[in-house]
Amino acid sequence: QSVFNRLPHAIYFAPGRVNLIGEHIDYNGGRVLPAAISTGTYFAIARNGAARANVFSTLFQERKTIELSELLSIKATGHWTDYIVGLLLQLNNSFAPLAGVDILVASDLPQNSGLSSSASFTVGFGFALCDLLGFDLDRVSLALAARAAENDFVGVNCGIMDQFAIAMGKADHCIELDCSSLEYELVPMHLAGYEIVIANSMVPRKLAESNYNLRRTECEQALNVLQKQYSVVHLCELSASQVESCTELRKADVLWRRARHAVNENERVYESVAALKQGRLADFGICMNASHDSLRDDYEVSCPELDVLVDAARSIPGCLGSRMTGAGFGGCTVSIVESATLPEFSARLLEAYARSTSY
Ligand code: NG1
Repeated sequence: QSVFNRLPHAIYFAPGRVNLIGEHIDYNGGRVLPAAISTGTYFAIARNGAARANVFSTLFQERKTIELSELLSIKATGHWTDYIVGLLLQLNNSFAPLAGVDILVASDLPQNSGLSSSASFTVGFGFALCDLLGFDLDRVSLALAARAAENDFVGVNCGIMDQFAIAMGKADHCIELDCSSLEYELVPMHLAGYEIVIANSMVPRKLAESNYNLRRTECEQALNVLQKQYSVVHLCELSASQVESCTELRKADVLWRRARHAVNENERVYESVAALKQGRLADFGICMNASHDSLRDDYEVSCPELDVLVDAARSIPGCLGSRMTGAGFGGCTVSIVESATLPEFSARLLEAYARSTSY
């Protein structure tokens, strides 16, 4: 009320997400295993009776106005409102004319840390707007619209994992998602005395975007080589042995290692889902460890600080597995830890991290 001089019609929450396993394969047609988390983005929203969207971010302490009549000519500037404009453009394709709204956005998700603050922002805004204005948009279509907003307007060439996990997440479940078909299954998380622990390295992901797009290009190049031998659309349709035995790809060492990560990581998601369903948490932990090692060595998206966090976590009794999560180059790790050891785990992890890094 103090910002817009009106009470909100409603307040909405969109979660962030943590990816348990299946990293850097959403854009290779692979399987991923994200889960919605209880920190996220909040939206207070009301109609304003004008042809404009007024947006206030508590994080940036900034208010911006988007004139709906100028929507089609607005260009992306790298400002946080790009996500709003991108999503409005998507909704405008199906639901024009849009009505004016006032929106206040608040978040308890750390930015740029691999927990999908941007997708939480975009999906949550889209959900709140559709609910307020009575637009009939199912959640998968909302996830696709939010990704299109990032790809086509913001200029981030991201896959579908984040938006899907945020739109479709459910308490006490993770989502096994086939990123090529969008077939999915909600997998119950029976953790029986264990917890999923997220640790933030606090390393800002400055180079993340350019490196992210470079990895995507490398995967496309590897796929081009493999397609001479195999009739596939996505890297993750191939088996590890098919990638291993492609002599032309092996000569291009970097591309070969990128492809090897993709196919092995995809395989680890199958193994992890089976392990989680059967309560074999130690086996899930082994997959998490192998995932990190592959991201560090073959895909080269870790950084020294993430490796310190992961190594320290693994050395603490009660931790079954630990890996970086999200795009990498900074951001968070995810670990599976025995509940009874959590206080000791946290204390020892913090102590080891502070000893070895400046963060
Ligand atoms: P994060 O780290 O949350 O930005 C990014 C991509 C995902 C996925 C992961 C790596 C964006 C917005 N999202 O996630 O689509 O590719 O990296 O698995 O870039």
